[in-house]
Amino acid sequence: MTKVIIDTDTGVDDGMGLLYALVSPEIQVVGVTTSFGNVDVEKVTRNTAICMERLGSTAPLARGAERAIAGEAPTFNPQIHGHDGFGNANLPDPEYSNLVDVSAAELTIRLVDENPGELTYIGLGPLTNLALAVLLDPSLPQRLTRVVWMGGAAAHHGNVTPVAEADALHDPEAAAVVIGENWEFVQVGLDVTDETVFGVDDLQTVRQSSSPAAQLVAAGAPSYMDFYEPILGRYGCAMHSPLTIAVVAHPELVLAEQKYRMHVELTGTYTRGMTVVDRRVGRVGGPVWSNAPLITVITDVDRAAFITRYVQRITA
Ligand SMILES: [Ca+2]
Repeated sequence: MTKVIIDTDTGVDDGMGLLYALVSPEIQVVGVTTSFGNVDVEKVTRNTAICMERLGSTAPLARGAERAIAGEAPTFNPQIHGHDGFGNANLPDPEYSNLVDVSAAELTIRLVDENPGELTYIGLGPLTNLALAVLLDPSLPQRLTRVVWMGGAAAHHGNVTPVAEADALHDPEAAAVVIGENWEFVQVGLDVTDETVFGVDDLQTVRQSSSPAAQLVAAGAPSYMDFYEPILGRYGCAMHSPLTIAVVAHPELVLAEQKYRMHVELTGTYTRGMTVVDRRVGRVGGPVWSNAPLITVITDVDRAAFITRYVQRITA
C-alpha cells in the first residue's frame, strides 16, 4: 500500500480522482490539501470535504493557497466545472469535520515528518501549496521522495492556451520551484490525460450504482461532459486527475515513460505556463538544458483498462 497526500483543486475531474483514491485499497490517503484552481479555494475546500465525508474518510483536510505564490489574482471559468466547481450539482454543505486549523503547507510538512521517506505527494492542481511547503522547510525533499503531478504537457498542446495546461498556468512560478527540487518528479500531463475519456456508457453504469462514490460522480460529471462534448466530438470527459491517481495506485497501467529535462516558461508572450520539455536526442543543448531538472514523463497508458477499473471501483 502506498501512503499518499493529495493536493487538489476540486473540480469535477479532481473530485472523480479523489473519490477513486479513497476507494482504492492500493493507496492510503493520509491527508488532503486544497488549492485555488478550477474555482476559488473556499469552493474547492467545500467540494473536497463533501467527497471525503460521503466516503467516510477521516484523513485531515487543510485549506490551502487562494492565489499564486507571485500574488497573481486567479481567474476562473465556471463554464468548465460549474459555478460550484462540481458540475452545478447543488450538493448540501459538508460538516467540515476533517478540516484542521493549519495551512496546506503546514499540514504537508507535518505529514511528511510523521512519514519520512514513505509518502507520495499527488498534485492535482497548481503546485502552490507544495512550493510554499518547500519554501517553509527547504529540507522537505530529503523526506518527501516522490511527487506525481497532473499538469503541463510534454508533446501535446495545452488546454487553456495553445501550449499551457491549466494547473501549470495557474501558478508557473510554483511549478518551477517544485520541479527544480531534488525529488523524483513524475508528470502525468495532457499527453496521456486528454484522450483518456469517461464516456456515455460509463456514466450510465455509474448511474445504476448506489455507492456513495458513484452518486457523487453521477451528480458532478454530466455538466463537465457537456463542456467536453464539442472538444472531444462525443459526450464524455477527459480523466485528468483520476488517471493521475491510477499512475500511483495501478502502476501496471503505465505502458511507457521517458526521462526528460524540463523547464516551466515564466515570461513568454504567448507561452507562459508551458512545460518546455527537451525531447531532442543527441543535440547539444547548452547548460540551460543540460542542467534543467530531469523528470519522468508518462507517455502512454492502458486507457481502456484504466476506464474499466475506474468504473468498477467507483460503482463497487
Ligand atoms: Ca485539477
